[in-house]
Amino acid sequence: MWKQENNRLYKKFEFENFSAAFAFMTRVALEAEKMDHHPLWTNVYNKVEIWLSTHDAGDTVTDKDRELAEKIDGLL
Ligand code: H2B
Repeated sequence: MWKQENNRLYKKFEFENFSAAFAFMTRVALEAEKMDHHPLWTNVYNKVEIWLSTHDAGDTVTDKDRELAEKIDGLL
């Protein structure tokens, strides 16, 4: 479930290992580039945390963030 907090959408993902986590990040990166909408994220071993907001809209959550969040869930 994405949580909206501090003007960002946030979700934490957990995978079997680093390889699965990084493969997921690669899919997200390609989708983000296609949308020209890019995540703030961290990765430590098998965990990926993602925060989405739109700086162009004053660092708030917009439909672009909601759309990317939905696409990211589709990449799992
Ligand atoms: N990604 C996100 N998350 N928010 C933005 O406002 C944004 C972006 N703007 N990716 C885009 C790129 C903009 O900076 C470039 C110049 O198109």
